[in-house]
Amino acid sequence: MSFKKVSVIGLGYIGLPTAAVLASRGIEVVGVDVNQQAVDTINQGKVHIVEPDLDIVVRSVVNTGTLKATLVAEEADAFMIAVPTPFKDGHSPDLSFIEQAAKAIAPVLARGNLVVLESTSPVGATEKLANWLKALRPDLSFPQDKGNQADIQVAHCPERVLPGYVLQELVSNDRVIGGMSQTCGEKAAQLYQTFVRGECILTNARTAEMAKLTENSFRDVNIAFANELSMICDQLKINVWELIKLSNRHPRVDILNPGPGVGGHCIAVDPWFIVDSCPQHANLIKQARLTNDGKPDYVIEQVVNAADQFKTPVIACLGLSFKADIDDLRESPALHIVEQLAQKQIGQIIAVEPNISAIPETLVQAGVEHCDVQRAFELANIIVVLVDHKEFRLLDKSQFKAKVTIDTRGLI
Ligand code: SAJ
Repeated sequence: MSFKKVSVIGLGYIGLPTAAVLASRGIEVVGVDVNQQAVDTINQGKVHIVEPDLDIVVRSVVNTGTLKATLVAEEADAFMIAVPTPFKDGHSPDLSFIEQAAKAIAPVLARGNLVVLESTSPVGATEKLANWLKALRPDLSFPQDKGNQADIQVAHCPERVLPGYVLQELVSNDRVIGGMSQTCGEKAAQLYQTFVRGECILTNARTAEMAKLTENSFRDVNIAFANELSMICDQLKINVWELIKLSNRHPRVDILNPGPGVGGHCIAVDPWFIVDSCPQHANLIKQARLTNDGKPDYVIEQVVNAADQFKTPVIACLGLSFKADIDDLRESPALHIVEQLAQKQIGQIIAVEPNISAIPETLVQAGVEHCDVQRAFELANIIVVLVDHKEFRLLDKSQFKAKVTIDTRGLI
C-alpha cells in the first residue's frame, strides 16, 4: 500500500518536523492542530518552535503545497498522533490530548486507514486509543477485536529524537514499531520507511510503549547516580568530575554527568509513567526521580551558603535553559534555581542566557538582571554555572579564580 496523503495530529516539537519531513518526500501532508496561531504561522511557511533548519524545510514544503495546516481533520490514508502526554497531580499520566485526537480523527476515519500513536505513552495507551476510536466508529472494525482482519490498523511508534538534532534523528534513528497486530506493525513500518533510514523494528504495542519509557528511565537513573555521587563527593572533599573520569577508564563503566537537576519534558516525566503503572516494583526508578528533582534544592543551599560570606553578594547564574546550546526553558532546573534564589533575596541576582533575547517576566519582576557573560564577571562575586553553553565553555577559565564559583556542570 502506498501512502498518498498523511495527516499529522499535533504540530509541536515532534509533529511539525515529522509532517515537514514526510512532505519533503512528496507525500501530501495535512497537519492538524487546535492552536489557530500555529496553523496560521505554518500556512505562511513559518514555524512557531525553535529547531535548527526546521524553518527552511517548512517554508519549502508549504511553498510547494505538500504541507498545509488545518484546525479540522480531513480524510487521509494514515493518521500520526503527536500530542503531549503530560502528567497530572500525583504523577499519573494525562491522556486527555490523545482522547481529543481520537475525537478529531474519528469522523473522517475510513476502511483501510492506519493510525499511529507517536506520543510518549504509558503502557496500554495504544489499546485505549483503539477503544476510543471503536466507541466513536462502531461501523468500523479494530485490531483489538479483528486482529489482522481489522478495517483500521493501529500501532505505537514512539518518537526518540533529541531536541536540537530533530531533523537528523527523525531520519537516522532506528524506530521501534508496536503493532496491535502483525498487519498493523507491517503497515506502520511501510509508512516510516518512506522517510526513515534507520531500521524499523517490529514488536507489539505494549512493548513499544515500555521501550520508550525504559530508554528515558535508563538515562534518569544513571543521571541520578551521578547526582548522588556529586553530593557524596562534596561531603568527602573529592572532585566528582575527576572521580568520574577515572572510573570511566574501566572498560565496563560509563557514568553520566551530574548537573543541577534533570529538565526537559521527557526524562523528568516519562519514568513517572512506569512508577504509576507498577508502584510496588518501581522503587529504583522512583528514587532516581526524587534524587534528580531534589538536586536543584541542594544547589540553592550551596549558593545561599556562599552568599553568607559576602556583605553585598552579587550572584551571576550562567545559563537558564534545561541543557546546553538550546533556548528551551521548559522544566529547566536552572530556571527554577534562579527563580528561587531571587525569591530568597540573598543578594543581587544576574542571569546570563545567550540563547534568548529576554528573560522570563517572572525573573524581571523578581529583580533579576539579564546581561552578557563579561558584564556578569565584572559585577559578580559569586558565579553559579548552571548550563554548559558553548559561550561558557570557551571562557578563559582563569577568570573564575577571582570568584567564588559553584560549578554544577563541571565546566571548570
Ligand atoms: N543531563 C544530565 N546529565 C547527563 C545527561 C543529561 O544532567 O549526563 C540532563 C540535561 O542537562 C537535561 C536532561 O538531563 O536537563 C535531559 O537532557 P538529555 O539531553 O539527556 O535528553 P532530552 O530530554 O533532551 O531528550 C531525551 C532523549 N532521550 C534519551 O537520550 C534516552 C531523546 O532521545 C528523546 O527523544 C527525548 O528525551 C524524548 O522526547 O523523550
